[in-house]
Amino acid sequence: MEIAGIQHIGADDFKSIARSITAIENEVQGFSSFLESMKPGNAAVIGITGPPGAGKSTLTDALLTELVKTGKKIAVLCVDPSSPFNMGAVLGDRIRMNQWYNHPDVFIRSLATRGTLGGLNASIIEITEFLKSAGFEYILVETVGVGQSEIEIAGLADVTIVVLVPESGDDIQTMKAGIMEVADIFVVNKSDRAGADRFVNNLKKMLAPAFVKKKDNVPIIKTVASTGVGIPELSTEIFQLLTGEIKNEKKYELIAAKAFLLISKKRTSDINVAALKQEIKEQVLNKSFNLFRYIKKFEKP
Ligand SMILES: Nc1nc2c(ncn2[C@@H]2O[C@H](COP(=O)(O)OP(=O)(O)OP(=O)(O)O)[C@@H](O)[C@H]2O)c(=O)[nH]1
Ligand SMILES: [Mg+2]
Repeated sequence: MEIAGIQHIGADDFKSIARSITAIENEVQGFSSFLESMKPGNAAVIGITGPPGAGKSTLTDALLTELVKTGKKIAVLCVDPSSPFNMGAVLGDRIRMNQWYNHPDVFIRSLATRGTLGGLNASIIEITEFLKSAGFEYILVETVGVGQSEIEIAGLADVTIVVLVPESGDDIQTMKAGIMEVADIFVVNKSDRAGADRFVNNLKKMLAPAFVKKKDNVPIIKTVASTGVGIPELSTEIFQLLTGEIKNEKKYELIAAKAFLLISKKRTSDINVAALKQEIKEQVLNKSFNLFRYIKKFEKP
């Protein structure tokens, strides 16, 4: 099926996928009914966030080395926080992820942020759902952690990685508690620099249960993304989280959070996320769930 440039295709046809993403971004005629017709996919979404320049793209590049070993199809979305006129970041990512642009299993796409500053717009939800439906099995989403975006990425990703550097001490002091709570894994990148161990210790203190509500101990992994140090440990941690509890209860919370974002894009009213989650859970278990069909009933008459 093809609707004004968007089509149902497999994860091999990168050209059509790129074209479809552009069509979704531009909300072409018929894109809503296309989204409503998508089959569910089964991808793990890995969110990578952190302050500007922390090494998120370099880390993504290094992680790909581990992920491609699985032989699965991988999509990378770089959400460019800068203005659409600042091509610097996009070009930089092209250079950093250079070796992957021609890899048959790796699809890379930069998306400009529109709407809220630093926040993620709804089209990123639509695009990740599309990539899932196309059959990608890992979807990596890189966003710069400014303002709300790190909180929103957590609503999108099965595993959220917060990347910090030894100099992030001041950042952490000013970061809202929110970011500490969304992290499933902390990466202290650029640990080849002075002060890495001291920073890790401070971070541990800040993550003590007295300060941060979180069920488990959040792992902290030291990396040097530019040389690959710590990357195997990081990927082991990711795989472990992906096979754990996330696949169960958190899954429904994530879908409810996405539904909430999409509904609030359509209208503002008091919507109860817990009730959404319950209803979604029932539908998912009945195998009748499609996110975009589901939120239709919340549309303004
Ligand atoms: N010393 C050192 N430098 C690193 C490391 N990882 C990345 N860098 C360098 O840090 C700079 C920024 O890296 P990026 O990967 O572009 O960082 P980013 O977080 O994606 O940056 P934005 O997307 O612009 O926010 C580059 O010059 C990298 O080569 C590391 O582990 N050690
Ligand atoms: Mg980057």
